[in-house]
Amino acid sequence: MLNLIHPSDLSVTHGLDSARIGTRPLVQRRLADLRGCFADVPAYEAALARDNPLIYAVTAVEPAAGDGQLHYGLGVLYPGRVGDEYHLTKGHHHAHRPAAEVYVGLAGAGAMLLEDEATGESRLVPLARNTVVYVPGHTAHRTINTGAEPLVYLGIYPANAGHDYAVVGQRNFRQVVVDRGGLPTLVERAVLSLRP
Ligand code: S6P
Ligand code: ZN
Repeated sequence: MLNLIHPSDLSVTHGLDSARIGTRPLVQRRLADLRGCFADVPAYEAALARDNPLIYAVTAVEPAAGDGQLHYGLGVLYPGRVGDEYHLTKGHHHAHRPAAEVYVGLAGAGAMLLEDEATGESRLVPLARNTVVYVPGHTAHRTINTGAEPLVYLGIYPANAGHDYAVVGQRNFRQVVVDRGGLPTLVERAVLSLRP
């Protein structure tokens, strides 16, 4: 097997200021790409009218496909808010629902919003430097930067996990993470008051 892995995939070097890994393709999500993600639509449209900043970037490393193999992504989620809601990733299920994932926090401070597909139960768990988060299978996951610095992390997942953005795209997450008096606070989207 070792001879089937490209040597450049056996060890990579990266920084903490961007998600770039060499010349690998970098997925960049700007504010315009996140239409429908934020709860405060007027705040989103007003922000977009001003600028279209980079919100996050990810490089995926996919050394091999097939049973037992692993892929991983290096993500950098930049700080900021839209209205009271912190910068976030689109969020997704894995197309192969049982596939779990491990997130390793490298820099910055934030959280992961987890939502069980069957029960709708939500958990907000810390993701920061020196923090490891386990995302079980069958769980939608979204990364949130609640700090003032870029949140840098690795997400390591089975090679056959795949991404399913459709469910989150249609229904979004049930809960929203907003700044309330300087503290990240989990609020039910259905009862969210945008102007406290
Ligand atoms: C992949 C893993 C991460 C995300 C990245 C961006 O399974 O969870 O690499 O792809 O955090 O989030 P999203 O929701 O835009 O893919
Ligand atoms: Zn994932």
